[in-house]
Amino acid sequence: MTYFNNISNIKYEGPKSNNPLAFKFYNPEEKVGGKTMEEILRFGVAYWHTFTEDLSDPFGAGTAIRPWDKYQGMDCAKARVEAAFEFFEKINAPFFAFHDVDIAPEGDTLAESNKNLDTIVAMIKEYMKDSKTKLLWNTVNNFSHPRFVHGAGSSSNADVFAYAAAKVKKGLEVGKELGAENYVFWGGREGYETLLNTDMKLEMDNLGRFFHMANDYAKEIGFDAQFLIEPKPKEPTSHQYDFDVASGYAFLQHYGLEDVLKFNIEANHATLAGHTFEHELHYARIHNMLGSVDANQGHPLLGWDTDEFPTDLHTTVLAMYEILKNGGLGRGGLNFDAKVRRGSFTPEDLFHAHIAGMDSFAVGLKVAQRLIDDKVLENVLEDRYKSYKEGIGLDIVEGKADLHKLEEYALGLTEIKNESGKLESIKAIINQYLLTTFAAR
Ligand code: XLS
Ligand code: NI
Ligand code: NI
Repeated sequence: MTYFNNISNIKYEGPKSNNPLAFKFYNPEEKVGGKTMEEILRFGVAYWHTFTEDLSDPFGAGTAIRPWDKYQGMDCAKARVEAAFEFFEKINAPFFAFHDVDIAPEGDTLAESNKNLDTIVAMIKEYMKDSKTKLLWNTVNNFSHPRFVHGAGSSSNADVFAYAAAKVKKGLEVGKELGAENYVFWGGREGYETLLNTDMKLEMDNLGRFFHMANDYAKEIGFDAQFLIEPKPKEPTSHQYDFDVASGYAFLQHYGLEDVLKFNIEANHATLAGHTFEHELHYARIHNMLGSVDANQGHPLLGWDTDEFPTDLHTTVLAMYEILKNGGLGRGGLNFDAKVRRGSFTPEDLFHAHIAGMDSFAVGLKVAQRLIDDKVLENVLEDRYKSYKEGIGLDIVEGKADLHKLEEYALGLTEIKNESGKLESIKAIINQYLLTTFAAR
């Protein structure tokens, strides 16, 4: 059975094409800096937003029209697998990602849920044999069901901790079975509403224990995926424990987990935290903690996780700059944790949205590579920090200065001269690179 009958495989047609069902900039075979776009960008399709999401919002029912809507329960889950692999092939996706409950309905008991999962995982495994699409990561949804009202690994209820742990155990087995490159832990409801009823210390200690148990079990079964945590500052709880990369890194270090997990950085979570996307990528990169990316964008006027498909080219340039400076994403990728808008309810919109996102990151990649080739930002930094290359600055960075020495030096200064940071000039150069990279050259 096929589901997207009026759509054929999406091909690269170049910037002049006006075919909405073609890539204008994403040319998977094209080499950028020695590797193909496909190898660098490692795009992933998010199962939940593309095959499970119905586009409901707090004010209204779902609007999505999906060819598998006519099925229920396990039949619907099976139809979604068929549709998913058809979609992966047509959009030419190297990867996908899912939560347990995206692919198989929860049963009345944990055992029944696991059985449903086994059936669908076996089916996915069969489809993967004939598909180039691999599993970028899987995770378990430990936040939607009412049992997780007070959290999962940070729940006030030990029975919930146990249940959440059992779901993760199964998730790790599923990841191993399907050869997942990574395994993700998004904090879900791991946070709190108010300190009036919260033992923060116990909850955070328990979360630390939770990750160690997961790591122990992954080792036990020989599942060698990269573990990732996905910071988010708020929503659904008002204080999520892994607010951003900086606080997440402090948490990992405190609990001895810095070698166990890296970060999965989501653009919209960065902006919710009051940071730019590139800030979060950069913070992770300079600490060697950048693992993978949830590629989306927030709405500039809305303060919540709107999970829009990424189309802002200035942002994709700066994101790809960080990723290239990181030497790529290793086993990670660019997972479109993004959903079509409620008004974009047709099956075709799923293709348009992915094409828009893939093209936007392809543009970002090419522009970022040019910026790197021409050492544009490297030269800016080189010049701006030159005072640390010699004299007293060199003594400071080499650890040869103390307050005595610095006082002596400062007393001898007759004038302190600062230089312009040239921000407007730098922004104009980035615009120039953006506009000229695809102009006829
Ligand atoms: C929600 C998160 C979620 C994770 C996976 O805001 O982004 O989708 O990526 O659980
Ligand atoms: Ni995400
Ligand atoms: Ni999110």
